[in-house]
Amino acid sequence: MIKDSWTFKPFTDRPIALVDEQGSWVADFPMELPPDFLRGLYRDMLAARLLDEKFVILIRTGKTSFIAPHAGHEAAQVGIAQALQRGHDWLFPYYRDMGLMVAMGVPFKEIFGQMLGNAADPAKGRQMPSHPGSRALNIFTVCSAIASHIPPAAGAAISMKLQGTGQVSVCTFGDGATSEGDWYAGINFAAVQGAPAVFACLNNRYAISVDLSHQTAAHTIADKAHAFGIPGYHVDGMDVLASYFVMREVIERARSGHGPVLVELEVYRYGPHSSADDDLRYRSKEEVEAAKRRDPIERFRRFLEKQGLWNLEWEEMLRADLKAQIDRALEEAEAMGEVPALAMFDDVFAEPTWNLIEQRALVQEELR
Ligand SMILES: Cc1ncc(C[n+]2csc(CCOP(=O)(O)OP(=O)(O)O)c2C)c(N)n1
Repeated sequence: MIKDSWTFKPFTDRPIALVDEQGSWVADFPMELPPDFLRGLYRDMLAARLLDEKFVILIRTGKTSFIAPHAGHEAAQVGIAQALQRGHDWLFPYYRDMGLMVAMGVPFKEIFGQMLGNAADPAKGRQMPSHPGSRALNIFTVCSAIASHIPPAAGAAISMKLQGTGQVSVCTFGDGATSEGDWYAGINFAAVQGAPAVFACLNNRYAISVDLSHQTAAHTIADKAHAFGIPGYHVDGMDVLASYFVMREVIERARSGHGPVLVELEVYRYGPHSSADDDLRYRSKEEVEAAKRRDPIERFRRFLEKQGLWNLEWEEMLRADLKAQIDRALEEAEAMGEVPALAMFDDVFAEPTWNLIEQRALVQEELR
């Protein structure tokens, strides 16, 4: 079915928001989402936040060596995850997408396995922490280079189109990534091919210490879509319903043959860029505090309360349950132990080459 009228308009001056700071629905169309679904959004955001808090403990106790805090990104991440067909569509995420992993259904145990780099990691601890992936859930493994996954996301979308699979390729990245050549080349290729791809920028206004004003002179990231001849949507990424509804529509748009779109979701990161960053050197405590007062979880809590879907008792039960799940998953992951050293020779190629076989034998000898 080809649809040519859509609810949301591209290139809006103000970010699209559907719920205001007080938790009131302010859109001009009915909300019509079932209570269980709405509560599920809240649950996923809370799970993502609690995971972020757990990661801080992992780094402080030396159990992991690197974290990329995602607190403040939850609404956008959960909105994106719920808008795509999980396990059918493909997701090309980046290193700050742990909340997205949770909402996609990646088990906590796998997430911790990757963070610990141990045997609970399906990828055998091959990469530094914060680089998850999931073959089972069609989640392309994170690569450190900030826009290197854009061309593969475009390529996957072109393949989906050629094979008529009805899938969509959804790709996330930060504002800093939008300055990369690969970013332009990848999106341009997808646009030229009319491929079912959605490129979603989680714009937190900083690329490590570099403010967005030093990244681009463009008014918005969404405006960059003009260069490709595709629509660019500007969204309040601290509003989970705006993130969800816009993503749902643009994914449907891409799926029904209208080609790629670019979505800019405005978020804020409460933590430092990573565990190797001192954010107070480039932004004030006051700025962070002010952003925390616009917290996406609190805003959605107010919304749920107004809908009669939230109370303190439920919140406490939910928190206790999520915390128990997280603690148990961490324990289970830790109990899996180390990845055998010789696994470093696995998976370079499907069949190891003669030199890998030789090197493996040398290391095996050393380990005896
Ligand atoms: C190609 C490349 N250049 C530089 C880096 C170093 N680097 C790591 S994260 C980062 C900033 C990315 O910022 P942004 O895309 O805004 O995402 P955020 O971390 O803010 O979520 C940079 C420059 C990298 N990983 N890859």
